[in-house]
Amino acid sequence: MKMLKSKELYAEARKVMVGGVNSPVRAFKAVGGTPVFFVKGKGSRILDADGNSFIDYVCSWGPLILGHSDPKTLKAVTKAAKTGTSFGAPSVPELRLAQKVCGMMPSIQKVRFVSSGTEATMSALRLARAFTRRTKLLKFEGCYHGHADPFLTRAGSGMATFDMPDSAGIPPSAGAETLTIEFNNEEQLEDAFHSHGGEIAAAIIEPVAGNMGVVPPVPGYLQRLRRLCSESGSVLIFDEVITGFRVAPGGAQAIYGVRPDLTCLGKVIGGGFPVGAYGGRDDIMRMVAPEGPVYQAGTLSGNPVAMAGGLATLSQLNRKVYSRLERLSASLEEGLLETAAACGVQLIVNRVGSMLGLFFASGEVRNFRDAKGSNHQQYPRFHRALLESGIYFPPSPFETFFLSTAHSDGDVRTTVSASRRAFRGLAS
Ligand code: KE4
Repeated sequence: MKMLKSKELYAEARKVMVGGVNSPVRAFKAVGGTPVFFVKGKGSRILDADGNSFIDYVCSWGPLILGHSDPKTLKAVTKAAKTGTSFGAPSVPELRLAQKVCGMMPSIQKVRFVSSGTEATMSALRLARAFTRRTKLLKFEGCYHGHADPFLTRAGSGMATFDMPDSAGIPPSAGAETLTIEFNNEEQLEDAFHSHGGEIAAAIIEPVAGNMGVVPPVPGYLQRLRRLCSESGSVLIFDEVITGFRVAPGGAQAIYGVRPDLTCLGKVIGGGFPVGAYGGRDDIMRMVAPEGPVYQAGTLSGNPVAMAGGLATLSQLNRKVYSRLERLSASLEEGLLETAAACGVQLIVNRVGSMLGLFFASGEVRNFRDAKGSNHQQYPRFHRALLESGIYFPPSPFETFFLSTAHSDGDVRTTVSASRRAFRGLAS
């Protein structure tokens, strides 16, 4: 596989951008080799600077549920851009997207748009602290909620990729208010509320963890968390930046039947454009300025072009979309498991809808310890073998891979046969 152009571009990039990238996990540190520079995306495929074509399972880390350059989304953003790119004032697109979001997620009675998932979660935490007049945050090891200070202890995604238990530059005071317990551990959950219930302002969780690979909640876990938050007066925040509109039109909260007090959104909500959002109970949300004392603002919040992209994407998410995603994702899961077994490779695939995670392990993966205990040292060889075969998987074992409606049965067949070669390489 020719990589000359990407190599040249990466050398130039490193001279002017830290690490040559604008987000750490893109630097291929976990899998080795040169990060691939892409120049074009269409449907399920992306083209790199050297002309190599790949079936894409990163999907921009989740937003592209309809694939690259979805025609209706492109049409909508082009039309919006021609009438003005930004007003810094109320506009019709933000109103229409807000109505769409509240219609799809009934727990969201009021919403506020921001420009990233990080902004959404940091604002939701500030709001929960103001609403409860408490300071403690309960989070779950291996979950990732963006890079605001309170969330960067024992987090997933890039923190797990780089094996960073926390980040430099965070004052001890910021971390002192954060309690981190094991995901899916009911005993630790009960203990946390028994010991600190009255001090916990908010519990924030990815209802399906997608930043330690994919780890679904064990049956009853989210319901238990809901009960404990209600009993202690803590705000339950679902971080649905990945799962929102991805696993179901109403997100994970619709699948598991648990109504959070606040929900954070990102990725799919923008259809590939910079959009985040937080929203939920009206009595909580009305504390946000200009109605209440919690300040949060953003120059490009509700940007009309980004809103148009989000609306065009969400408007296409009908029952047919999810049944297609379910069928294709199940077939990929089955194919990967079958080929790994045929090659004598121990593989676990965790999947919720079109969110998939794979682990080189034999037993269940139910938490971050299990994920880290898997033979993830094999991942770089697996990733490289797929890359050589024209399949682009996330450059980290602690991420999610996604399908889009643009993926085909042929793509799945091609991916499964490429994985057979990859697994044979691991087994040899
Ligand atoms: P952003 O600030 O990256 O838009 O969203 C932060 C965030 C919040 N919550 C969850 C559950 C998330 O997964 C994320 C961001 N996800 C990572 C990938 N797992 C973004 C990719 C990256 O960091 O480059």
